[in-house]
Amino acid sequence: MKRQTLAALIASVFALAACGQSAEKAEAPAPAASGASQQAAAQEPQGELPVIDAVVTHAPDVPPPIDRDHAAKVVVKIEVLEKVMQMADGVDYKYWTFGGDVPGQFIRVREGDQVEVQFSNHPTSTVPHNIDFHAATGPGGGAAASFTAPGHTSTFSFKALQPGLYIYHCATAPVGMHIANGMYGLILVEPKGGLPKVDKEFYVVQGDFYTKGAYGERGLQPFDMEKAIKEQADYVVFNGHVGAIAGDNALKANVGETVRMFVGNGGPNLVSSFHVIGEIFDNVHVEGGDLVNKNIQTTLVPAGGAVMVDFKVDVPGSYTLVDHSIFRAFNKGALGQLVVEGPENKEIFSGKIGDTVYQPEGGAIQTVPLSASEAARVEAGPAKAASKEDQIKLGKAVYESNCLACHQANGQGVEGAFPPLAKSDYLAADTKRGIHAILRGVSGKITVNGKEYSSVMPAVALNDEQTANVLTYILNSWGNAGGQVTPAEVATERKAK
Ligand code: HEC
Ligand SMILES: [Cu+2]
Repeated sequence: MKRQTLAALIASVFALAACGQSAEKAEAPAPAASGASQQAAAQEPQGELPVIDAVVTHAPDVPPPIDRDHAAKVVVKIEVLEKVMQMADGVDYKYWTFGGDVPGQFIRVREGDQVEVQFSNHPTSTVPHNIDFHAATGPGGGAAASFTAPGHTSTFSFKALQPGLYIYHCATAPVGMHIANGMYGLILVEPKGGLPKVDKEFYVVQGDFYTKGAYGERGLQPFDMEKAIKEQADYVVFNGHVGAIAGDNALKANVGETVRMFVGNGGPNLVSSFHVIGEIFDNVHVEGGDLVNKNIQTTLVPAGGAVMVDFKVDVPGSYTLVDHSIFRAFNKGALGQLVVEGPENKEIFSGKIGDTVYQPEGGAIQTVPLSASEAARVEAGPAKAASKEDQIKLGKAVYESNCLACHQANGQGVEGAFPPLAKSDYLAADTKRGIHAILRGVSGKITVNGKEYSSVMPAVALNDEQTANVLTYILNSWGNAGGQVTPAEVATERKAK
């Protein structure tokens, strides 16, 4: 799915910044806040602050660091839009959004700034909305002050007294429902001295979603209050959608760069055990505050909380962002990717050095078990594809949830371990081999594109339709020669088994 990049709203920053400089010029940039700096912030002269428009960005982008050395009145315009968007392939959901997507736009201000919020609720909205800034000190974080009917704009302001990374969210009753529909985002109150410089910054917010249908059930899915109350999430995702920061939308960095992630958790219910597979966080701003912990594998992000992590990427590869409550990652969508490019460093990481088959229980090929929802879908019968194009579309989803983990996003495989499906001469020689691979698994020595593989692929529990669709998808992807496999052919092979 498409992600927007920088949102606009960069205006008059330089012109206006110049006139307010005197107020704080003498102040030395001090690291992070303390009671004292909070006091100082409270005493900064009011009324003569330069007025600037906030620079805001859609996830996963982050506005640039603030280079002002003085406070400003920062105007933040937020528009609430209720909007149907894709939750996952084939699954739609009516989101309630700040600024048109989930999470809402990233807001970056400086400790001591006066933040003026101009909060508009689009005329097409069905209900009133408001906003509670965890960065604000005052009743409800602004909830009552910003309560806004459809077709109205409310304005209020707060002083960003304390630096840190904070969630904002809608707090209109029923609060849980507004949050469950995606109404949350992050605001960074940068300490006066700024944050240590890094090469790349990213914006990631986890959220849990509750739908009438089970995970992956197609069509427009309504919100399910009962499941939300029971905390039985169907989807747990980063940035509002399955795959929002994976595949084509993956985060990107280069070997040797330092990466900071501003990670929030909108909830409404679940606490995140945030982890990046294959990395160790050098620094963790625990709970988004001043306390910095070092050399951390997994950090907790409470619902309605946030964390800043940074780390250096040393070797190339794909690093997977997960909620390490791991069924959420592999069965509910809480997966993201940071793709790092650059030269290898075999001393830091050798890659696979050897591979021999180890099968203490003999040659029996196990079957990959089905998830409960998948089993239910098999039970319910196959989704019928009306055309080859349909098959390719449905097959893509089957591929992503059943084959991608081993054969990789573009069918390129992993050398020495998983053979390629892109331009595989082995598969091209006889497409029945694809059917057999899924029905019975593959084991023993095979040669694909001149390279030998001697490993085991377990059979994959797919029905005839899914098998036909995924193979048709593969045959028509990644430079393969085309072709089609029908459910009837699969049924024949299944019987011949
Ligand atoms: C757990 C990892 C894993 C999963 C999941 C998996 N495969 Fe495989 N696949 C392998 C391995 C390993 C081999 C090679 C086996 C060998 O060396 O004998 C293989 C071989 C194949 C081959 C024949 C070799 C080639 O490259 O043409 C095909 C076709 C194939 N897989 C298709 C699929 C499809 C389609 C899916 C999803 C429905 C899938 N695989 C899921 C691991 C996997
Ligand atoms: Cu709301």
